[in-house]
Amino acid sequence: MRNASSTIEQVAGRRVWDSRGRPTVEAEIRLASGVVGRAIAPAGASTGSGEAVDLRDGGTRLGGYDVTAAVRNVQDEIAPALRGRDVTDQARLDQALVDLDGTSDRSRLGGNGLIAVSLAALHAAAGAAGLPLWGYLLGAGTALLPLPEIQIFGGGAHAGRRVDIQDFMVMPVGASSFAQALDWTAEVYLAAGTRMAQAGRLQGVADEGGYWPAFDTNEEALEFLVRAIEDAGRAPGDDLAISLDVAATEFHDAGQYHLGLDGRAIDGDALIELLVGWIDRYPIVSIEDPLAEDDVAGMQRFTAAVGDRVQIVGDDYLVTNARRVERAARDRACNALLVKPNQAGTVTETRAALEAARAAGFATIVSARSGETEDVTIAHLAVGWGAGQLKVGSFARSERMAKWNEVLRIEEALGDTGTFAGRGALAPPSAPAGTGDPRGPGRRSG
Ligand code: 2PG
Ligand code: MG
Repeated sequence: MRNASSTIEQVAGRRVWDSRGRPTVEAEIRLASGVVGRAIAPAGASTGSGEAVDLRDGGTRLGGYDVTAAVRNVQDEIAPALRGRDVTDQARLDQALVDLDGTSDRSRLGGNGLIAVSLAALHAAAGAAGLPLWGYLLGAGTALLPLPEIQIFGGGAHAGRRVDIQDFMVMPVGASSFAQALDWTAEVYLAAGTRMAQAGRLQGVADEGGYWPAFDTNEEALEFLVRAIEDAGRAPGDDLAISLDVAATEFHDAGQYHLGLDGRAIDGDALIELLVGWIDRYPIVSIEDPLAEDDVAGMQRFTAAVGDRVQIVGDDYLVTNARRVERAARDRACNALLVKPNQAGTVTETRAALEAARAAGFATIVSARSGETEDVTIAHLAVGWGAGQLKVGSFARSERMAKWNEVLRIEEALGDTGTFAGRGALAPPSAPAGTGDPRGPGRRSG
C-alpha cells in the first residue's frame, strides 16, 4: 500500500526571476502529509548543443525569454501526471516526466519546467523523510565537503566576450576545511579587486560576480590572478591553484578558434599549444572545455598531452549525459565531468551521469549555471552525492553566496563527521612520479 505521507497531492508551477533579470520556472510539490518541496530552474548562457533545452516564449517581450508556456505545461500537463504518485520513487517520477515530454531534448514541455519539478520532488522526498536534502541523499555514507571552484574574473559569453576565456577561477587546494577555503577566497577576491582598481581597470562584475575582465590579453588575466593570490598572502599552487573554463565552443567555427582579444584565429593544435604553455607557466590544476564540444580528436590530443597532470573537465562536451561520459572515457578525451542538473533534464539522469563518471574514474564537479537564483539545491547535491568539487561562480552576488553559505551550514551540521575533499578531489587521482603532484609544475620564474 502506498505511504500516504509521501503521496503527491499537488504540483504547481510559477514564474520567478533569475540573476540576469530573466523569467524562470519555479515548481512546488505538496505531499498529502503537507510537506512541500520547491526548486527553481537555472539557465546557461554558454550552452552545449546536447543539453536539455529551456522552453522560452520567444517574440519581443522580455527579449523572448519569458517562460509562460513552460509554467503552463507544469500546471496543465505535469501536475495531473504526477498527482497521486509516490514522491520517494524519484526514478519512476523522472521517467514519467521524460515519457510525457516525449522528445530527446525536452523541448516540448521544456527542460526548465522538467528540472524544476524533478528537483522539487527530491526536496519533498527529503522533507517526507524528515531530513535535510544532503542527509537524505547521503544516507549512511561519509560526508565529503566539496573543494570549491570560484571565479575571480568572468569572461566569454558572461562578459560580452571582453576576453575569450570564460572563467578564471581559484581552487583553495591547500585549505583544511570548506570554511577556510572560503576565507582564503574572500582575501583573493578582495585583493584582485584592489589590484584592478589600482591599475584603473575596475569596471564592475560579469554575470557570475567575477570582475569584469578589462585585460589586454587572455594571459594578462592569469598574471593578475597569480598576483592577487600573492597579495592575499597565499602561495599560488600550494594554497590556491588556478582553474580555467575555456568554453572553447563559444569561439570555435569551422575548425578555427577565434581569439578576439588577441586578434587571431588558430587551429586546435595551436590552441592546445597555447593552453599547455599556460599550464607550464602558471599553477593551473583544472581546465574545462579546452576545445569545442565536437572536437573529440582535439580533446584526445589535449588529454594525452596533459591529462596526467591536470584535471580536464567536460561541460559542453559531456552535457551531464551518462552515454557521453562512457564514450569520453573510452576515447580518453577528458578525466572529469561537470554535473549540471538542467543539462540532463531530471535528477535521475543527472545522477546517472555522475555514476558513469565515477565508474570511469573521472572526478566530478557539481555546477551552477550563469543564470541562477536563491535556490541552493546544488550545494546539497554536491555533499549528498559526494561529488568532491563544487562550481558556483564568483564570491559576490547573493545567488552565488547563497550556495557557498549553504555548504558552510552543512559543514557545521556535520561537525567531525564531515571531511573536506581538498586537493584529493581533483583528477587525475595521482600524478605519476617524476611529474610532480596533481597541482602541476607551479609557476616558474623567468
Ligand atoms: C559553464 C557555466 C558556468 P553557463 O560554462 O560552466 O560558468 O556557464 O551556465 O553559461 O553554461
Ligand atoms: Mg563550462
